[in-house]
Amino acid sequence: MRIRVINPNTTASMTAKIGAAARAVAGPGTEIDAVNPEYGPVSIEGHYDEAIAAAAMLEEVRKGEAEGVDGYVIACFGDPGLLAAREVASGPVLGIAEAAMHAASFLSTGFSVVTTLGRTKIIAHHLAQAYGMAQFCRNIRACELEVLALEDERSDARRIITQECKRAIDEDEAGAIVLGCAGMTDLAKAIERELQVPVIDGVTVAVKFVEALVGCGLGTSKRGDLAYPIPKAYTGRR
Ligand code: 5HY
Repeated sequence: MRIRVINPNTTASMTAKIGAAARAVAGPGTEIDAVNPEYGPVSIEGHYDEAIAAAAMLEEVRKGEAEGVDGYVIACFGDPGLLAAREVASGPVLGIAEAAMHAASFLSTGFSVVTTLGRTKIIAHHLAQAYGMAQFCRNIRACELEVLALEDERSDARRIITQECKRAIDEDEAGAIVLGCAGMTDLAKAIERELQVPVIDGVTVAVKFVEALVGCGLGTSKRGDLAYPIPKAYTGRR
């Protein structure tokens, strides 16, 4: 099977990191296609960035459909354009926030999200509510790190994130941690070893969930609101 993992921001180093993490867990019969759009924000840090990135991400899903891609992961913690992507795709489409929150609810009775900037916390809060995960979500914490600090070797990102995860365990009584940025995908296992609780990276769990759904021969419903988009003219930029 072929799974397209889409980094909706346009930072190639993050796309490469996400692709490496996805390939590390993919099964022997799974080909991982890690891509990012040609246009859009270098990092997604709020509603405006998400809106621009979602449209660009959808182009990657449309291209995937023409190429016979079996399933998709939207590798951005805001799950931008998730339902729109499900309209376009025939196979499963998972966002990393939805996947990570559900995984955390299988492994603990309460999790905390640790994300980058405080201004994006409301996005995770809205998603937890939309996904029925509010009852499991103990807290949403921000490290006040810019997303691209995760791509900077000189930044202290790993220590700062680990400290916030420890505060979540101690203060929120979180049984598990959800990492609130695709760019944190390479930190999960090290933090888990240090803190001895499940630290869930949405990229890898989303890949395995998509694999499972495709493996069961399941795809996105094409009835009702997730039916393919109504054919129409799109003027100007598509
Ligand atoms: C992400 N932004 O996963 C989100 C995380 C965030 O560019 N990739 C981004 O901090 O909102």
